[in-house]
Amino acid sequence: MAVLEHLTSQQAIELENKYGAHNYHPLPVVLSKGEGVYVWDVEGKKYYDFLSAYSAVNQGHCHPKIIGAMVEQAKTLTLTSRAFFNDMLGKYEKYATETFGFDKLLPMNTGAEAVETALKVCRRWAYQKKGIPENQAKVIVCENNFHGRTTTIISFSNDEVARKNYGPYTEGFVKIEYDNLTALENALKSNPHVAGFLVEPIQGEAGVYVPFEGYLKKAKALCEKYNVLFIADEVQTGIARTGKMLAVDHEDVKPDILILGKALSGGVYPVSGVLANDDIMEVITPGSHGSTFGGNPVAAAVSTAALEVIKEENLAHNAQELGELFREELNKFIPSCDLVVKVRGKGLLNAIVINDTEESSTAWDICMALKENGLLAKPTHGNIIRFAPPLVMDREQLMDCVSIITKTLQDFSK
Ligand code: IF1
Repeated sequence: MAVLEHLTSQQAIELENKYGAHNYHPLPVVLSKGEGVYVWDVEGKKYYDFLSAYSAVNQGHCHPKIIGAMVEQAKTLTLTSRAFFNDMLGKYEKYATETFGFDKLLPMNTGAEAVETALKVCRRWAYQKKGIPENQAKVIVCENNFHGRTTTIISFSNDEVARKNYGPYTEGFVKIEYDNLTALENALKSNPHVAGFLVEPIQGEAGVYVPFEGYLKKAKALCEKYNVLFIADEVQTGIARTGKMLAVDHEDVKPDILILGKALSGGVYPVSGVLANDDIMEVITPGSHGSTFGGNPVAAAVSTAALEVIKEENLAHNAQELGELFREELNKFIPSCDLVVKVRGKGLLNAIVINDTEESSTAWDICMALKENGLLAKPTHGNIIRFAPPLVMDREQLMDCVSIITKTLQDFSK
């Protein structure tokens, strides 16, 4: 077989099974093209994408403006490393810091790297500014968090599948219940050397768990009271996904450290970053942190275009409106269907909870049926399905998707 020969779905799946490490269990669909809210498989079947690569493709697949920026820059200059300056990074840093309202950006590539970077910034700040004795800093994290896959990040995960047999683990983390301010205040009170509180404004992997209104604002106030940095992981919730540019904007909260990734590039290139003001970011000095690819000219061009698209096309507003419509329509349907317990979410980050156990295969089986009916989604647990379409969807498309979803659920419960 020639390497670039056209493949059937079955052949493509067999190749991955034989030659790729088995670190995923994908839905059996092989995609070869994407445009806007749609993707196509190698047999030419068209689907609505209701995952958006875990909220990376908020601007829609192959957005012409973002792809145009990438191609132009790729033809001009791709990588210099940070050993030299390049003419794109400074412009991008100015634009990104102005967009999010911080003094400085530290550019990285993946979400996990940005989380690691934020933890390093936070620890340095603790020793150099707060005066915590060396190696004593603690960071408070939440149960059922998802922040990535590095050794340090899985050290404070409670997902045994992601964690087991990867030890020894990194120390210095205190785990508390999410959405619980008493737990936060107790942890702040009882640990003298707390440097930061790392939190997802909505827990994605936990099943799109939205905290009570006011949680983030009050958590931020508690952090201020104890001189602890509030670190928001908006890798999944940021960039208009929840109906505002950032999920913390719903509560007018300004994090001390903001972590972005995924849709920061519209899903066309790995671009992540950490934002903070000078009093915090100045702990980062030459040689103390870096990355070969972080801040490269292609990333700078792509991310600038990706952020421009969010603003020009009013995608936060669209996510807000379509999200409300989606939950409203599903709430009309749910009383007639024993299979679905509820729908929850914010903007276009939503999930339905299925009337079955976490260990069941029901959510998976429903996703298989949805696929047959032309819509791709992925379970987050045995009984939860996440719905996160690209934000460039229009009302008519959304209503079409609602009818695919409700019809599939109806047929399934028969
Ligand atoms: C996988 C979930 C989503 C994230 C937050 C950091 C990262 C992520 C809040 C790391 C990444 C992903 C990665 C993907 C599955 C996925 C995911 F289901 F696990 F929770 F999106 F919902 N912070 N999320 O959600 O970013 O290093 O991957 O760029 O298979 O690991 P990354």
